[in-house]
Amino acid sequence: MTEPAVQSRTGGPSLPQERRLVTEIPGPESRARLDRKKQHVADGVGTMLPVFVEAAGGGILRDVDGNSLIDLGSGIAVTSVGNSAPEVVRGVQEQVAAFTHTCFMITPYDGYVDVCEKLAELTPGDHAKKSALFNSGAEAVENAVKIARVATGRDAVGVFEHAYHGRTNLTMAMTSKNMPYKHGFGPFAGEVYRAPMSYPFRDGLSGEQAAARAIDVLDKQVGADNLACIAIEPILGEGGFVVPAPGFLPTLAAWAADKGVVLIADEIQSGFCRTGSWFACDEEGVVPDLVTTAKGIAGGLPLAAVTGRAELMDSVHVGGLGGTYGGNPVACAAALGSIAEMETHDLAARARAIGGTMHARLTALQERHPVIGDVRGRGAMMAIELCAPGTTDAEPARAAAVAAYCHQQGVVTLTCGTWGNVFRFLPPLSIPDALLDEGLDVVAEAFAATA
Ligand code: PLZ
Repeated sequence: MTEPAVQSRTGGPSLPQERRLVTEIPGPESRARLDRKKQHVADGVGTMLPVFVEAAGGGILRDVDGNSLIDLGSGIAVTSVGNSAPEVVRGVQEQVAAFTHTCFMITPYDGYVDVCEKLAELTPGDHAKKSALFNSGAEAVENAVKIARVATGRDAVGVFEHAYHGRTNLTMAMTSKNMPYKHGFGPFAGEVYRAPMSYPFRDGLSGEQAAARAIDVLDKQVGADNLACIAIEPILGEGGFVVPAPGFLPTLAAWAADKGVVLIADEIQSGFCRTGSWFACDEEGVVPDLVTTAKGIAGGLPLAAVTGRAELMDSVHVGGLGGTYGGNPVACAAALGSIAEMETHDLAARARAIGGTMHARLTALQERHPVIGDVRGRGAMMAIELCAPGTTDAEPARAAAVAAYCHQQGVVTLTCGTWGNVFRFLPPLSIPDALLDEGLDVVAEAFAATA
């Protein structure tokens, strides 16, 4: 049963905050649209939960059949302020009515500079900073590497096992996992070298030990003098929400600073209040030379940035950084609205509260289900890794079964990890407590039902 058209277009926080299933998932309207998708959209573009959405807000996605689903994914850590958050909608509406595009490289406008000023204020460290804006996370990572290469006059790029940095040619090379991101798409960009990551559940090493292992690879197999940069996600995203052991990031950062290697923190998934601080690096006292951001920065509109030490950013010749749409005025207005929502509602504190709830619920679940080998994450970026009890042998089939059960019950959950056996939680920070609890109830049911 679909509701009247006018009402059905009302999303945002006014959307009733309740899970309500009126058809099977996907329902008949979604299935009809899936046939059209099959006809017109390339098969390479997959969908995980094939319901077509018509409205979203708070912690709810409503589909074209009138089902209301609990959102524990935020469109992969993007709608942290919630879908159609009031300040995002207001900023976008005003901007879209004033002008939609000039190209900042042709004639500039305030919104772009305002976002760069905010980034200087919010990113780790109190040194002089500048930014450049782009469209996607991958584009930001590519540009961070370009800047590091020009600044150092070196070529090599150090990355880590289980890393995800994007789907463009250089960022595919920087990404660890073959399927589905890289398979058949080579040859990849050269001069990218992979070091072992700290993965406490699997390696049992302290942060210092894991850093020594990584530094040994970078130093002996690449050579610090050849390294322009090392790029690292302070908490792995697609690679499995792995939180490196304490001390790993600070030790690497100190080594990079000593060797003149630019430290790039890829905070595209972990940034903008997701982990309970503005940036995950804040919690380790690590101050990267360059930070890449995207996703949560703009409440759902495409925007990305590289922010870093002013002298590094300025090492690139005039005209060396840019793009037709980078820092589009509507996306910048969305970012300013999104940041305003985070500041006004102290969404970092909200992420910590959500993290407290999720951690308690997930550790309780682990006691009942030994297939949950590890509970980890920080703030509203939490995950459980599923393994044969007492081992680190991945159980991706169980993760898929649990996810499928949740989807049938109207809870949007995502998996990740190199072995596909990590079940991750990225609720919008606007989710009401009752919905979060109900979503986690369904996850618990899913474990019982698939045991
Ligand atoms: N760096 C840390 O998490 C994007 C990718 C989903 P783009 N992660 C979600 C998929 O299957 O494509 C991401 C990230 C980190 C870079 C990126 C890339 O950001 O905006 O997708 O290009």
